[in-house]
Amino acid sequence: MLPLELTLVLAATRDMGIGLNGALPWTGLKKEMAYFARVTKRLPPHVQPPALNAVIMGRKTWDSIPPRFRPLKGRLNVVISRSFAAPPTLPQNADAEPVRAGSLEQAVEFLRAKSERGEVGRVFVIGGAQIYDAALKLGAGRVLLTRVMREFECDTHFGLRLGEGEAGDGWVKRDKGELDAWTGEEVPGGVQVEGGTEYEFQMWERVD
Ligand code: FOL
Repeated sequence: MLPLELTLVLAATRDMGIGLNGALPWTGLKKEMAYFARVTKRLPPHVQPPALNAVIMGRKTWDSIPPRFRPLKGRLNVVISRSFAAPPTLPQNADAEPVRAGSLEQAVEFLRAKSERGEVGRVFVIGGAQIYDAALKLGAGRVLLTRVMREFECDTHFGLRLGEGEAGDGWVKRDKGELDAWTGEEVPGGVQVEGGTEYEFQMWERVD
């Protein structure tokens, strides 16, 4: 069976803070959010429309997205909740409703089948902390990390420490050329600043 590659996408502070009170810890990182939207939408080479990339998220992350932006457009949205008992099925209207799955494993099985039929391109895991942890346990091999270099109060943290330097434990930071090649775009390099907040776009890969 083909493995389904999972890519985690997140923005995190230096100590891996990702959330506060059910929302992002910051406001106003508009270009950062635009990067998230672009990268999660862009199909990989050799996958053609009408295929879509998929975004998998936990129920709390779904709730955190402003209703006018969800389902995230141009992507197949999959929401995980233990209260969804039935196997995942495509909703009648995928523009209005997400696919619902009872576990990350069920979501991945559902998407693997669609991917084998050429109906799904990349699969992104977009949070939150519980779903990121589950994806790492399932062997997710890539993290698109936006490193936010400013302190924000956070009550939710990403469970993997990716160092400021090159050596995360079993993970390596790829260079800008590799990030550009993978995303299919020229990602702004170096420190970005928006409204006084500095951040950097990074890509990490599992090496073991
Ligand atoms: N990854 C990164 N890099 N930045 C994030 O802010 C982020 N946020 C989440 C997951 N991974 C992330 C989870 N939270 C939207 C809102 C919250 C959210 C994820 C997405 C959202 O509304 N997205 C719209 C863009 C809306 C806009 O243009 O402002 C989308 O179409 O993706």
